[in-house]
Amino acid sequence: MDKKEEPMTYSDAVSKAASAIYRFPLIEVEGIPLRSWIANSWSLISAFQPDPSDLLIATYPKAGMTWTQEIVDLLLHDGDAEVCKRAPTDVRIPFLEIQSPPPIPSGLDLLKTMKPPRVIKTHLPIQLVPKGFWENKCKVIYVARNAKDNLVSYYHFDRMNQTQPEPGPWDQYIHKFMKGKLPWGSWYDHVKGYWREKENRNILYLFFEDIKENPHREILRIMRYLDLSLPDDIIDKIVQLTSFEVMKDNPMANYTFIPNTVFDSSISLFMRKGEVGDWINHFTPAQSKMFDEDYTRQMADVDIPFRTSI
Ligand code: PPS
Repeated sequence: MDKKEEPMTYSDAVSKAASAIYRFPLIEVEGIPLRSWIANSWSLISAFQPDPSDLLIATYPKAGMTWTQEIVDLLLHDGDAEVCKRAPTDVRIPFLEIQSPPPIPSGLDLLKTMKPPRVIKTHLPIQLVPKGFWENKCKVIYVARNAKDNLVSYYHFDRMNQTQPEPGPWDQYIHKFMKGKLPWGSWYDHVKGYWREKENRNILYLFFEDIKENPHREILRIMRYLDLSLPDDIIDKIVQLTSFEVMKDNPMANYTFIPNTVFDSSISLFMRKGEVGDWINHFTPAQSKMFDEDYTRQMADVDIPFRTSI
């Protein structure tokens, strides 16, 4: 049999591209630092035309995207765990703006192969989301995570993900986060941008901490937003299937499908801790004070009910 006829898995494609993987530099698009591969394809990405039935899940990096992807996929498939293991997360729910060295398929390539309604992932701040999503009144779920835990998670991710810029020492990383000098820009502007538009644009705005505290309640909110109606025992099943412990062992949701040359698991795991309040193990009291003072300044113009503990 001709070997070329065998379809290449996502994992194989990433392995094949390994020699072209390095810590990609950032290039600004409308003032937002993005990985060079994304910035260089910006005109294609911003021209993407969704279908009105498509659903967008948006988060700042490391704010609960994968968790929400799994919840949504299970809700759309009546809690069927096997169907939701049909492919890795980013193949089931393509990452709109991701562009990587070939043969890794881009988010746009994957979307072309799927018929609407599709679920689409993005980390873009609201002003960079392709206009078509708003023109077509697509549903959008936004998940926000408190700044300190989000920063800690991003720091460990940047250590292990060999396509992200080098994080540097922890103390300097805190300042990069505060200045928005990380891929996808400022956390502060990101969470504020979607917050301000949530009513105007019918965005379901959720918090990582709320999902952790009461997943059943928050999954019901997502279910209603999607105009679905599932019995309570299925919701309980989804709560269980999307617990940190179960997802950590699910090879189609825990990113072990990305080879170690790209996500170096000897440094940190993608499914690292999944907790609220881990920041306390990282910030010194002085760093915490400095961060909080800056936070008060940067967030003075909004009142978003973030919680750093539950
Ligand atoms: S990404 O790369 O931006 O899409 O990452 P993202 O999925 O947004 O964030 C990864 C963090 O979410 C945690 N996570 C979970 N926490 C609790 N429960 C479940 N089911 C879950 N799934 C993912 C994951 O562990 C990362 O957080 P940290 O704090 O680093 O552990």
